[in-house]
Amino acid sequence: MPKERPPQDKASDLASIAMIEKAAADGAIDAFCRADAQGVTCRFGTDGVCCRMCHMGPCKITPRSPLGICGANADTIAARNLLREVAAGAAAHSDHCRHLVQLFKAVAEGRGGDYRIKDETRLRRAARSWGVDEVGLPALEVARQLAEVFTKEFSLQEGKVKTLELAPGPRQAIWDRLALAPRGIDATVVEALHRTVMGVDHDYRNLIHAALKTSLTDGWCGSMIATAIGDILFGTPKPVRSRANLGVLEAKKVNVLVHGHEPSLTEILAIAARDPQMLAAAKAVGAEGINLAGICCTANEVLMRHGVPVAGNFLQQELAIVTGAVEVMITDVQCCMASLPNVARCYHTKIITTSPIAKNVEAEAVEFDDSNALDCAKAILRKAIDNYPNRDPRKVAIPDAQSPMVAGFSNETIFSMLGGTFRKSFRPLNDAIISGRIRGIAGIVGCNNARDCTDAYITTLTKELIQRDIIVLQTGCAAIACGKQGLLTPEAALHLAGNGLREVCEAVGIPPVLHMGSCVDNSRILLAAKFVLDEGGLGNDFSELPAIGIAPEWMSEKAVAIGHYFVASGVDVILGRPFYTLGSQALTKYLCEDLQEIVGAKFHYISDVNQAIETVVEHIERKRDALGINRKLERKLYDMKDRRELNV
Ligand code: SF4
Ligand code: MSK
Repeated sequence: MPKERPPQDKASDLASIAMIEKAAADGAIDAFCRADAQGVTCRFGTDGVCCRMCHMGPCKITPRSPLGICGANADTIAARNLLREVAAGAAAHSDHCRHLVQLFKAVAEGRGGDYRIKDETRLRRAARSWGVDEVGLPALEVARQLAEVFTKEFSLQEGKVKTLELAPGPRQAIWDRLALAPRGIDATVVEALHRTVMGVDHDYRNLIHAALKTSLTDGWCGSMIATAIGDILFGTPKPVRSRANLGVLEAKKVNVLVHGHEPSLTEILAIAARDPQMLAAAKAVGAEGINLAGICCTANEVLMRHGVPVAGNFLQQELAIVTGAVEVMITDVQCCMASLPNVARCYHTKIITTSPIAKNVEAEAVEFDDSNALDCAKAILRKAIDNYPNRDPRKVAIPDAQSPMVAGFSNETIFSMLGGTFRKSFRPLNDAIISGRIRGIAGIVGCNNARDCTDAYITTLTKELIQRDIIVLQTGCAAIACGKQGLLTPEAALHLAGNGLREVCEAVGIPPVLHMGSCVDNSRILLAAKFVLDEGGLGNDFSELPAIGIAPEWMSEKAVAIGHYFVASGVDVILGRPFYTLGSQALTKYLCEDLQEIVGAKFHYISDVNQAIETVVEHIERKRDALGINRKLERKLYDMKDRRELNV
């Protein structure tokens, strides 16, 4: 029998540990148990040298059989597998985007039901960014033209997607020179899949070229557009106070959890949950009200815009049900575990799927209809209210754990906070980096992973980096991990940040760790880096910035795509666990060394958090040296001639 880890090796926060113990007592099997039951992982899978691209296989690469039946070697097989992961990750973000584009188009054409354009300023700014001349046009016409531009980004057969033009010029030139600029999203993902079919692309370098190109359809297209539409339709996030961890569930209210990634349903649910009729219905069954909270990135979407509290990140989706206090968990797409109905069976919780492309045989499917959104949302809430009397008080144990946090750091907000109302600007950030009070920028993003001690790497790394005066930008489940630890408050700067970073945070009133949104909102991090470059003094290309990306506990194929688009953009990426490439020395070297020469950035596989901290610091200081901003100012005695030259 494989050995089972003690709860404190599975999770690092006390609420999760308590729920892991309760799950065991209640007979609920969680992801940690299943991870332990998996035992030692299959070596061929971990090394990326298992191939099932055709039905002569599956083939595996060993010293005795170094080639598959078709002759593919470890380099080809591992690179093909990796490209398929990038294609899947990019497809997930982009299909999420497609749904939003269709909704945006419907709104523009007056078919948007309960949805409206909420942020016209953002609409007009987006229109200008994507080349739509909005001057003098009514908002809906601007939206119609912009929706057309967005739609073409999917179907473009030749040339390159327009969204790439949002990147800095020097980076676009690199993409052009290397033929990395992708055509439409759909065509690029299809091409990636074609290239991995048996008997097509066998050159691992060419396959990684395809992986980088495909990833750009995610970060510099699908995700970028999804973020823009989210802001236009639901509002551009502004700093908002909220709370995080399982303690946000309320014993006397109907608890409704939203989980997944799509913001359209949750936006309407946030409205429906405040509806007096709904509240009256909740009271009629003996509850004090309705408590809406979130898991994963759907949570991040409603947190950023409405301050809806976050019950937990990826590995707390089952643990939230284990509290025994959740009436309904509503899932949409991505990161919703297949196990949810099994865990829910130990309690009274109903699992409701809402997407026609994401069902579960054991869950109730309530298809969410954008054109009738409010009624759908209310129907789902009624199911939650009806389920409240079924709650078994003997099974309820809500951990007394929640931390305050501030989220909502869109770039628009950062501009205003740094520059003030009258002169919106990134200048103070650039000045602080140039003067050395802030050493650099780290983006810490991504999931948590049931094979690791949940959140431990993310939170240790974050605390250490802010202590060393590195400002941290976060998204996704990594941001929630830090929210739970109280790292997303301005007060965190007071006792955890280094002196330089603290001074800056205090001066402008921001936390040292900025929550910038969901996984698709990594596009906000790309744009933040661009705004830093635009402000001047820190180079012309991303590869010159004292900045780095880290995915400490990643697990999703989406993270594979994200890592690739950061590297393709010239930003180094540290991965807390390697891609499935270790079975190919050549491929691993290509990703972790050779790409530096080609795109100006590379991957680092670093499972040890202390080594990651050192690597981040070294990387940032090396970039600072190259920019010449680490030069110690020499003391010089000026004579009159010098003074006249200085004009003082
Ligand atoms: Fe084996 Fe080649 Fe088929 Fe892969 S594509 S399963 S290596 S024969
Ligand atoms: S939800 S992709 S576990 S960050 Fe975006 Fe979290 Fe990773 Fe899913």
